Amino acid sequence: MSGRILRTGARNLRSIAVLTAVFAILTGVVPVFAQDAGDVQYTRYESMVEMRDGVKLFTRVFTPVDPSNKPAILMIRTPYGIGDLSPEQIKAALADLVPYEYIIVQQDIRGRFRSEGQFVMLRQPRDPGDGSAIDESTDTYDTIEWLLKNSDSNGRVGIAGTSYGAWLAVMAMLDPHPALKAVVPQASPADMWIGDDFHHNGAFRLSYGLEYTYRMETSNEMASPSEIVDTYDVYEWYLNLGPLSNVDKKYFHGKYPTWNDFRNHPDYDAFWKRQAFAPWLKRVTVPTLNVAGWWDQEDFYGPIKIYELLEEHDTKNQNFLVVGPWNHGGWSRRDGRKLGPIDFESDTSVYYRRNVQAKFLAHYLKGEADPDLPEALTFRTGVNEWQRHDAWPPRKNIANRELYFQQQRGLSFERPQAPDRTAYDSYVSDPDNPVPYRARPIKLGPGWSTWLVDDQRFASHRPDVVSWLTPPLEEDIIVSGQIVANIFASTTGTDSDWIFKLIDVYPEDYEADPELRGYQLMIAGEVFRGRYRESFEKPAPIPANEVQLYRIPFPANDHVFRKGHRIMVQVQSSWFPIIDRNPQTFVPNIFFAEESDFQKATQRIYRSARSASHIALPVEISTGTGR
Ligand code: PG9
Repeated sequence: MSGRILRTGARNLRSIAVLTAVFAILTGVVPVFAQDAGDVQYTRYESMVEMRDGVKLFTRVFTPVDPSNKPAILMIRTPYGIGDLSPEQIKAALADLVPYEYIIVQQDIRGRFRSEGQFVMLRQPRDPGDGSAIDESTDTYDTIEWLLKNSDSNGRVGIAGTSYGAWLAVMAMLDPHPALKAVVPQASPADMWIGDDFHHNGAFRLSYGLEYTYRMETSNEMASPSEIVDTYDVYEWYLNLGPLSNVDKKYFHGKYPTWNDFRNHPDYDAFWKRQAFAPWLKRVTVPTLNVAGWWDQEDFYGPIKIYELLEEHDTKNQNFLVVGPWNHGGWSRRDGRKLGPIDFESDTSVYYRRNVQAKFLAHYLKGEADPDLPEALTFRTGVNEWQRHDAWPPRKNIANRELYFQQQRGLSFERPQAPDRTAYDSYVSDPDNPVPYRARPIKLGPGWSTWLVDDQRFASHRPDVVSWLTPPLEEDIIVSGQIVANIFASTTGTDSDWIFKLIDVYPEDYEADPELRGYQLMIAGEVFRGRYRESFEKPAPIPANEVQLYRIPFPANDHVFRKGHRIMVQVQSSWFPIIDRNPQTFVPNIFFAEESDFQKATQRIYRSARSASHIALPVEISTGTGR
C-alpha cells in the first residue's frame, strides 16, 4: 500500500463558528469544529450517512468558509481509515487543490473503521438486474445524493483516489450519479489476476497477497503482518513456510475470505473476470484522468488498462492518461524529483499536482480554463522530459524492432542464425533456493516502495539468472509504447515461471552521479506462469524438454536508452517471495502442492534461427532527442 495522504493526525480544535452551527441546523449533523486554515477557512463535521440498505457510512466534510463562489464537492473514499484530520492537515494534504475552494469529503467505506456493514475486498459490481443490490457504486451514489441535499455546493462532484481509493473512484463511474463530473483514479487496479496486486499472468504475488490479506481481514482497522511474519529477513520466513497450504494450516485456518479466494480460484475463472474492469467499462460516463507511475510496485497494469478500456468508447475526448516517474502514490508525495537514487531533474510530482490534476479538476468542477491536456502525457525517462502524445500507445514514427538474445551473452538487433541444437543458454532453477526479488535482507516495509529501481547487479551474477547485454549504444534508442518479451524456452520440469527484466545499464564513466556507474536500472520486469501459456482459464502441463514460446507483455514504457549506455535482458525462473515458488512439477492447484512436488529443473533459453528469443521494442524513429 502507498503512504496515503489522508491519515490520522492530532486534533487542533478551535471554537465552532456561527456558520458551522447554521450548517448543523440545515443538515442535522453535529459540527466537530471550525479552524482557521490560512487563506481558506474550513468548518469540519462528521456524519453517519445512510445508504439505501440502511447501512451508515462514517463521513467527514470540510466546508470552506465564505468561499468566493459556490464550491464544488471533492470526495475521497478509502478502506484505510480517514483518521482524524484537522482543517490544517487537510489543507496541507491537498495543498494544490485547496485554493480552488472545494467542499472536501472523506469517507470510510462499508465495513471499514467507523462505517457499518460488511467489508468485501474489491466488492464485485452488483447484478444490474437486482434493484436491491448494493456495491461501491451505489454507496458513492447515495453519498453524493446526501451531500447535494446537505451542503451548499455548485452541484458538481469529483472523486480522486490512489490505488484502492482509485478503484473506488472507477467504481463510481460505472453507474454514476448525474452530479459526478470528474474522476481522477491514480493507480487503480483493473485486474487482480492478470497484472495488479495479487497476481501477474497467473503467478501469485505471495508476500503482497498474504500481508495485505492479514492487514485488511484480521481486523476492520489495519493489522500488522509483523504479528506473524516475524523474521528480520522475510525471505527466510516465506522459505520456511514451505508449500502454500501451510498458510491455512499454520496461520489463517480458512478464516480470511481473500486468502480463500486465492486458494479456491487459482486460474482465471469467472470470479476474477467479474471482479476485473473489462466487462464493465463499456462507456465513458465522466471525464477521467488516469494516472500511473513507471515504477509502481503495486498497480501499473491497472491504470493503463482502464485508460485503454475507456479509450475504445471515448467519443467526446474525456479520457486522459498521465504517466510519471513514480512509485505507488509517488505523485502525491513530496516533489517527485528522485526515486531511489534516480534523479529526474525536475519536480515531477509537483508539476503533476499543480498543472495537471488541479487544473483538470478545476476545469470540470469549477468551470475554470481548459487545462489543454494531450491524450497522453508521459514523463520520458532517460532524457527526463514530459512528452505530449496524441495517442497511447503512440502510433506515429514508431517501428517495431526486435532485440535478439545472442551467443556469448550478447544482445543485438540481428536475427541469430544458429540451429536449436547448440544455441541456448541454460540454468538450474531450484525452488529450495529461489532468486530473491530484491537484495537480502528483505525487510517488512522498508525497501518495498523503491524495489523496482534497485540496482539489479545483486541478481545478475547468480547462476540461475542469465543476462544478455548490448555493446555501449552508438545512439539514443527511444522506446515508447508496449514492449513484449518473446522467450523460447524449455524446461526439464512440467511447469515453470519465466521472468524477464529489461535493464538500462549506466556507463562506467557516468559523470552525473559516480554512484550510478554501472548501475542496472530495471525499465520493465514481468513474470509469466508457464502452465497458462495456452490458456489463462485452463492450465496445462508444459511438455518437458520441448521448446515453447512465452509471450510476456509489459504494460507501457517511455524511456530513452542513452548513447553510451547498454541494454541488458535478464531471465530467471523465480522472484521470491513477491512471487510464490512454482513447484516446477505440474499440479492442478499450486495452493495444494506438496513439499515433494517442488523439484529442481534445468531451463534452456533459446537464441537460434528458429527459436529466436527477443524483446520486441516500439522504437521511435524519426526524431532524435537532440542531445
Ligand atoms: N495496492 C493496494 C490495493 C488496492 C486494491 C486492492 C488491494 C490492494 C493499495 O495501495 O490500496
